[in-house]
Amino acid sequence: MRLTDLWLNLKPRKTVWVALAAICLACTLLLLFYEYEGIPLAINRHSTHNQPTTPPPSILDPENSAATPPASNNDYQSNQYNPSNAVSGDRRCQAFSDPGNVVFVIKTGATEVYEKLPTQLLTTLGCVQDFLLFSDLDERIGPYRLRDTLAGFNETLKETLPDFELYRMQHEFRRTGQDMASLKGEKAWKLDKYKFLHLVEQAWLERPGRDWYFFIETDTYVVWTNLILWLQRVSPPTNPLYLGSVAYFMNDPFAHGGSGIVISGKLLEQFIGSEPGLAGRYDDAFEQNCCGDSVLANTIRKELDIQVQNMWPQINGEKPTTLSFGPMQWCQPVVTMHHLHPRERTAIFDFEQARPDLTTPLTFAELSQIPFPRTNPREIEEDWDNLSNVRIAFAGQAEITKDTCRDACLGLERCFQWRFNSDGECDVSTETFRLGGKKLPDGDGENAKRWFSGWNVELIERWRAENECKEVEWVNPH
Ligand SMILES: *[C@@H]1O[C@H](CO)[C@@H](O)[C@H](O)[C@H]1NC(C)=O
Ligand SMILES: CC(=O)N[C@H]1CO[C@H](CO)[C@@H](O)[C@@H]1O
Repeated sequence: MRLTDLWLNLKPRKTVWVALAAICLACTLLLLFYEYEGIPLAINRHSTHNQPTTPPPSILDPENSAATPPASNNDYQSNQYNPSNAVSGDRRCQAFSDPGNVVFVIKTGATEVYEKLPTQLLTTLGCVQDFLLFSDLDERIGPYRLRDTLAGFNETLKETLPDFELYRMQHEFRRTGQDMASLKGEKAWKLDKYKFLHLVEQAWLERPGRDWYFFIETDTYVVWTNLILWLQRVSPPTNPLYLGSVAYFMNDPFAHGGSGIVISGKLLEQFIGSEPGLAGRYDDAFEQNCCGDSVLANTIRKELDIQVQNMWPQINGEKPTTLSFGPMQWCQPVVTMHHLHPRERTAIFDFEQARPDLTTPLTFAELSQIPFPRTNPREIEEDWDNLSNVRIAFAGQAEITKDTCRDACLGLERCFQWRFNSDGECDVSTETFRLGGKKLPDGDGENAKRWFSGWNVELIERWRAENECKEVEWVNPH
């Protein structure tokens, strides 16, 4: 019998009411007592999760025994679990607390972690109770534990592949106390791709049996409200699902990693099974491929014959300044964005916190207020590329200036923005509006090439008013 049945079966008999009243009174008194005595009542929802069922793997590293304390019974020192990151003042978590059926997996690297992870922890992850941090070096930041995703990678390949030079250097840098941030760049990007399969395997093996596995990077932004609302609509997943924003390598589709990859537990159960092994069998597949996310897709296809399903634009690789707002991206909820600098991340976070109702989905339409605010909109910027993309040809005109370009745009029936450069080239956008960013002059002095951009703020405002979202358009996998 369920609780609700029990409740319904209760005949309103006097004795029952008296008994209930007595219980209520007793509970209230008990609460008051606990409050008074300062006994913590808050139950950490993950305190049960946080009891490792298997002993944590040893993180002892002979060359690093000073930096990494030996595993002990002290939870803080030894556990493979991060402390809950939920912040009580965060309005997003007041609207929706962590549903507990999603494993958040964040991929990073030792050269970027101090630059990018803190803001990720302070913003997107501010409502997440349970998450895993995967890097290319075993280390700790305060209470957070970062794992070396490549620890189990084929040793022969690790020693011989040129792309692993950074991996070897990071250990040397740590031994000699040098700043690993100075190693960031292309080498880190090349090493990163080798992590994808071990990442997925370890995430599943450490948190088997959850509904969803959500793989993001340190510069991915997640709109919490939208993620929760979306997953509520499709949970529990009964099928093996592999969802993301589709990109291609050699005509083969894959879910783009930076935009975030969502995989159902049902898929990983079949893909990984109950012990490590799958990832190691494909260690030699990465060198020839541009991208680790592509190898992941190929491997899922090969092993399970399952294709990625496209969730674009809900899962998105752009951010407020680079998004093309317009008919294609307007009434859908935006779940992820990519390439966010820490300050841009904070700006969206603040925007979210200031929304009147955080239980309603945040659409692209609403998000467009960040780059295109109603009050004080930008009309023109010098040394700016607005990413306009339709070239305007001026037949037989002597000199083309930025005013000619602006007037040409304003003279069109629908033109959202224009861009002019000092070579006399004029481009406009008639379908979408996009902010773009600073573009410094190319060259020195008089002869430097410069860019100017402007927006038809009146049209943007009118288009917005004419295209108010009456209903949120959730994206179906396609
Ligand atoms: C590691 O890779 C090498 C070269 O591809 C291969 O010969 C070897 O069997 C692999 N080792 C393991 C343990 O899989
Ligand atoms: C300066 C410049 O022209 N930048 C880019 C603006 O966007 C268009 C298309 O989106 C590109 O072709 C330009 O290179």
